[in-house]
Amino acid sequence: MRIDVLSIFPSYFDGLTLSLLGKAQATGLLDLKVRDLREWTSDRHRTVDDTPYGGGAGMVMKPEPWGLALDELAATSSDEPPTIIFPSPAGEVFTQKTARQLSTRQHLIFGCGRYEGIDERVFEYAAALGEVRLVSLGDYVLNGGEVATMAMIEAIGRLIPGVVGNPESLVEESHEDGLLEYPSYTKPSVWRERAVPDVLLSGNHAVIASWRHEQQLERTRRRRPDLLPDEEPTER
Ligand code: 6GU
Repeated sequence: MRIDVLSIFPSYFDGLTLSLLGKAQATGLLDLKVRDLREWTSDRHRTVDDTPYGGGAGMVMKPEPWGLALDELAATSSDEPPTIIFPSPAGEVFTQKTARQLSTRQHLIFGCGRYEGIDERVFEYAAALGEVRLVSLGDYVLNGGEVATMAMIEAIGRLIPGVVGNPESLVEESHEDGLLEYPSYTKPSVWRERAVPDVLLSGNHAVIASWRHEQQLERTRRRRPDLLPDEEPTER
């Protein structure tokens, strides 16, 4: 998979060379390039923002550098047009399903906005170059798209076949089956007077599997009832 990131703070992404995704890049499973949006400016101050038409607080990202950058990156897209993702608190919410969908694409471009946002015409223009998605991490506000992009690249990157060594570990995680993950324990069997649940020491794999499923349901009911299908309405 090819991923290009456009940002005015490219060094945010230095951490993506670590760990699993670093290895995926070293082995050629992931071709990740982070580019400074200011490469596509031509004035002395490498300006990327300007005041908003209609007035209001803050600055808006100018369309011209975005247009040139997207043209260049999309022109070198292979078979299929790129999927162009703009992290935005005003976007659709990013979930494991979104990560699964995006992990099947050949070429992703992340456009990281800053300030009060990007000139709206950039989104319309980008739609002519590929599929555009505005995507939010959740209902809170970050200073820009960089941290959100890192989270999304990590969620997507680990779903690329071969990136996670044991593919079975992908199956048993929170959200893969719509439930939260079951609790895990390791040695010692008693630690500071707290014992590991007996069932896990029983060696009975069927009983362990059903206990784990119950734990998943119980935790999901308690912590994330919004993930469960609506309960039967109670008789009255
Ligand atoms: Cl994707 N961007 C910004 N700036 N803030 C956010 C977000 C994205 N998701 C949640 N908050």
